[in-house]
Amino acid sequence: MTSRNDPLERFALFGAAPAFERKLHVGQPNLGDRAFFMERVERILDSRWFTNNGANVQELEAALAAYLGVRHVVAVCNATVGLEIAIRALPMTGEVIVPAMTFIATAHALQWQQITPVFCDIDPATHQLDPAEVEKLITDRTSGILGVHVWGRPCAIDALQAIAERHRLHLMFDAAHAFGCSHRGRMIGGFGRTEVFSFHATKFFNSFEGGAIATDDDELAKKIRLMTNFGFAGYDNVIHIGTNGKMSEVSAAMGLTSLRSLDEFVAVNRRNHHAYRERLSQIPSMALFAYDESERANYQYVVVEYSPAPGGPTRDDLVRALWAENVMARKYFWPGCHRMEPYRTLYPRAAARLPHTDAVAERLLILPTGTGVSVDDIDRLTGLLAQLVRSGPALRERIAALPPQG
Ligand code: T4K
Repeated sequence: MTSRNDPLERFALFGAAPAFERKLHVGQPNLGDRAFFMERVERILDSRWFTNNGANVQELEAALAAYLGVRHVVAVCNATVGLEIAIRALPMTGEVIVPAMTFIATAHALQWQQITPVFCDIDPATHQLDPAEVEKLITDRTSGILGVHVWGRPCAIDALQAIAERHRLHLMFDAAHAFGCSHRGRMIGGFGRTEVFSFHATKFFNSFEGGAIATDDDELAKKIRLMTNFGFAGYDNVIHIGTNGKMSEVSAAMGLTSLRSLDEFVAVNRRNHHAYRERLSQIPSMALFAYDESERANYQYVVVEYSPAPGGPTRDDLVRALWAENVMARKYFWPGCHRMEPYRTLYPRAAARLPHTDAVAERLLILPTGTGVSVDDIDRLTGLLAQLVRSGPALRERIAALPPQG
């Protein structure tokens, strides 16, 4: 029963109007200069050259290589296919050590080609692969380490590099989150044997769908380029196994459009991140995951670790209440790859060695940012969060009494 003076009735979950009229999404795309993009599209249509290493793809690859300071960039249709190609080009085989605290695509890119992803625990302070745990998992079947720069913060690159050298393993990185980020002043893209970026719509730098494989290794780049285009070395001349990983011209045009606005996108993300930091510091149970201000960062994920007070609303309660308010917060990367199929069934023992992954996955709350989110939105959103948390056990009990979500 609710009373007229029930303080919980100010929340949309219990009948009030949502705090936001439009939905605030995590990963709402950034838009660059629309006129620039449309002009490119007109040119693509006029030229009737839509894909297969067109002018926009070539221009994007050259611009990205210069920006990242690497010798080679191969644009691809998405990061998942980019990972599959890079993994196969090295080649990785047998077992590969990988975090479970990542998007499912990292694990799938291995399993898709019958390579066993050996899930490794993370350092709970950084959410990145714990090098000491990596070393414990190396066996005769291990061929490599696939690190992930989760949230765009570089993983323990130097330690992983040392382990890879000591054990003669391939080291590559899933840099899906890390475009525009640096490690020791050098851009992510040039570490390990190769790194793979995602330019999916939900990334701060997008090409609708897309990605890029970066490497300084000439031979590897040649192989990756062949594999991305069915193994064609020229008309009617296939010299290698390959797939179709090509980026289309329209995607490349969008990538070039995003590139022109890159600094603006980062500046908005940084502004938003700082606004969140200031406001969230007032909520005792919430800690904002920090970026290293001495490095270049894209600030594209607002990652909050929430440790509920005893009896207080859980992380899932907050997500449910926020969705009702049109704040579409996410629980990335809950429950961890090891708890999703087919991995849960294939590798049931993995969970036992991932205590930090499991604990962190229960605490994470990802909040919206990007050019569609203003500081005023952040003020209102964090004010709402503070009210929800302050509602304590009363909110927990009321949500527990609601029918389960469909
Ligand atoms: N490795 C890592 C570490 C990754 O995080 C990812 C992708 C990959 C590899 C693979 O990269 P790609 O093959 O995708 O290039 C989203 C993205 O689809 C995925 O690219 C991303 N990581 C992941 C972290 O987030 P979902 O399943 O959460 O997507 P979805 O459909 O729920 O969209 C997220 C939100 O964005 C929604 O709330 C709505 C909003 N949205 C989405 C789209 C597509 C928009 O507002 N506009 C849009 O156009 O995976």
